[in-house]
Amino acid sequence: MRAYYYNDSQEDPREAHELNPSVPVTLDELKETGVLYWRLDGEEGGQQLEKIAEEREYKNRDIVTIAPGKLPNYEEKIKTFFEEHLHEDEEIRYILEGSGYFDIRDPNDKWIRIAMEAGDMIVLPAGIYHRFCSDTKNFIVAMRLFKEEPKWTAINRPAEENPYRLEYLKSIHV
Ligand code: KMT
Ligand code: NI
Repeated sequence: MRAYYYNDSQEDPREAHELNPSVPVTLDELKETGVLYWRLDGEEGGQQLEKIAEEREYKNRDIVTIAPGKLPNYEEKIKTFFEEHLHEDEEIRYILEGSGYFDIRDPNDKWIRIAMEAGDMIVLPAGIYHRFCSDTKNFIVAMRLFKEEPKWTAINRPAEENPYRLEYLKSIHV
């Protein structure tokens, strides 16, 4: 995983969009946005995953492949993933293969790009504005975990009065 501030150039979003010079974002800075991250490596990684799932009560999971020809309605789905949105539940992703970008808004409303690869696990808190984008390799396999039943609804920005949005802002002291 590598996180950095996103440059808003008009290039294809699948490009890295790193500023020049790069402005990296540390794990502590990510934590301040409410984002959680773990590196889960090898066999031990599987055990760590089960421990996190148990502690945080992630009872359900599935696996999704996001690649042309692997995901039904690929073009349409990838567009909705990249629309800025929030959820009323955590978005929990464990990357099994490939790589891709999760973009989140920092407390000043700037985009942070989180470049994820196999072995990376992330939790985006309920109410955070975010989006997902493949990188130029166009291939990622991810485990999606859920506390209960999947709540897929993406609420596109603006959602300023959404109670989960308001609660999120309180949690980061904005
Ligand atoms: C989402 O909710 O944005 C997705 O499931 C796509 C990212 S998972 C690699
Ligand atoms: Ni989402």
